[in-house]
Amino acid sequence: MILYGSSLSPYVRKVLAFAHEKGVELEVQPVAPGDPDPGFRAASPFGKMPGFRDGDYALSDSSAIIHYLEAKFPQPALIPAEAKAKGRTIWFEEFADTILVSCGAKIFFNLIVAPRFLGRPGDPEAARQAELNDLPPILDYLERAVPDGDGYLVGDSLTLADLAVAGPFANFRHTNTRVDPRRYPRTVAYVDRILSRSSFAPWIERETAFLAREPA
Ligand SMILES: N[C@@H](CCC(=O)N[C@@H](CS)C(=O)NCC(=O)O)C(=O)O
Repeated sequence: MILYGSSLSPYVRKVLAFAHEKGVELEVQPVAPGDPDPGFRAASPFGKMPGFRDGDYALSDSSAIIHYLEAKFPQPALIPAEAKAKGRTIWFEEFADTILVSCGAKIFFNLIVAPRFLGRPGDPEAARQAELNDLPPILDYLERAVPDGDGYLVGDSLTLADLAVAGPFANFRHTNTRVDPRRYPRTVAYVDRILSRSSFAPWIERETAFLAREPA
């Protein structure tokens, strides 16, 4: 199975982590958004990453890909079957994909993507405003929502909720966006714990090395 994209995208990183937690191997074909690669465009008609291919079956959108993988490889279950737990899991994924990633994208795009990959200046003020205005209510919410100790967001085992919520924090690391451990101790400890799993850590290490090589 092929996943088109780059793990620098929180959507791609989420699918990679999800597949790893299931023991499913994905071959990553690196493409940038809008890449003309025919395999990618057949999988992702609007040129967004991730795209995905399993034989002659192609799909785009991280959530669609994840639901496909969950149905095809049911064990270990990462999306609970019980109604309330399933609803909460999908809420956390949607919260991450829309509210959290929207904030992170304003920072990551303007500090990294535009200047390094698009060859044009970003808007550091827009990034600063996102950090000042958008991020605190998100972190305030998470500080109430995340579990203490070694727990998980939904139920007593890892689910898609944990992968979706923790993953975008790797982009905050790449932009040196500080999450204050005195103000958000539970969130910082929780995110560090999830991102240190083997489904995330090697990807984040590679991203960090790649960004260190790329000229600013
Ligand atoms: N809802 C989609 C969002 C995918 C998405 O927006 N990916 C970004 C990269 S982080 C992209 O390809 N952006 C380029 C564009 O919007 O043209 C998903 O979950 O996969």
